[in-house]
Amino acid sequence: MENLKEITSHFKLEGSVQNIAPLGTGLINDSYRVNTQEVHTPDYVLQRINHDIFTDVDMLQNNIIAVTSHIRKKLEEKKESDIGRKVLTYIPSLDGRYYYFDGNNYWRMMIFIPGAKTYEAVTPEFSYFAGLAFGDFQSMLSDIPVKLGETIPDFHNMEFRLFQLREAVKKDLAGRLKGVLYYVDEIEKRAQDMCLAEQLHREGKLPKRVCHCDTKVNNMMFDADGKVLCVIDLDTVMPSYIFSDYGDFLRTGANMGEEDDKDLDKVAFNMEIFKAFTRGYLQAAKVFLTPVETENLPYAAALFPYMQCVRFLTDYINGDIYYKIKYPDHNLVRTKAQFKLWQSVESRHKEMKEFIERCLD
Ligand code: GN1
Ligand code: MG
Repeated sequence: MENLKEITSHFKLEGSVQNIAPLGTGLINDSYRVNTQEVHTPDYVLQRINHDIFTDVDMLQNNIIAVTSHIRKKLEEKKESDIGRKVLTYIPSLDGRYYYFDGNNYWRMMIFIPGAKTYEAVTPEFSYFAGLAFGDFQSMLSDIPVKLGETIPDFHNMEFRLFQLREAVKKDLAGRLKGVLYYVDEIEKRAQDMCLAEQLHREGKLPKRVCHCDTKVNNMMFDADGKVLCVIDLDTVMPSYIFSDYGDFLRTGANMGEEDDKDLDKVAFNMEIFKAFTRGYLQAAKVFLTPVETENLPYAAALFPYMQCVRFLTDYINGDIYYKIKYPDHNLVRTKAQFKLWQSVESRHKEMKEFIERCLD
């Protein structure tokens, strides 16, 4: 705590720091809530950036500042009220950059939004608002004047994720391959179909747009009335296919179980959440989406559990070097849960397609 307090002293904060406590459940960065003593000063969020994963912190923070400034400008133009709660406000360090390097770790700070909540699960009503919010997010960023860097190159490139799995299988560094051959085989059977996005892109039929790329349910702040205030966790905002934001929300929001549920009977695709989210998303995004994008939304819904299954399995085979884990076979449990979800989503393909067509009429 004393150490963390020292870190905060390198940022241009208002008020005096009273207490610092862990915050959130992210799998990559570490977050803390920083309370200040005075009544009129804001509280803050302090984050240790995972520098192994985000190797170019300068690019990362430049992206984030470009994105939040652009959104702030759009909200001001629309004469929105309460803008400080609808977009994140990052705090510069004493040397004017938006991060601080202590010799080992990179840190950043932002204002804590009071009264806002994150959830690990959502109702259909909340999902509708989430759909609107991500549609709006993509739409607001469609004319951002700067070119954003790829903070993690090939982040949602399915071909690349399969390449990483195949490398892991070849090396079998942790000697775990023999226990997971069934999953590797099942993944390989569908590999070509699941790389459709990359193929369409190469053929010039699918554009990249600025996307959030980590639209997990818990990366969104909700107000007391269920409306989405803002989208958080902006590290991966970069050019991608719109499938990223659509698919990853459904992967987390429309899963009736947990991302790492041990009880696979609980893991299934929730069509009510799917419908509500899709309705909201299309309402906000149909003005700019192309037919190739809307036709392939059911594919996007299946792609993300599939991709996440590949990523968790790769990390398991590699000996848990990427995701934070809570127990030894956590990544295998996650793999199985994402695999089950993927199958459940695929079984709903026709229903999803029909519903999307109705939304577009
Ligand atoms: C990571 O940081 P967090 O927990 O929001 C990951 C996502 C995965 C997700 C799986 C940079 O997100 O891509 O979908 O875990 N972020 C990164 O829960 O790899
Ligand atoms: Mg997160």
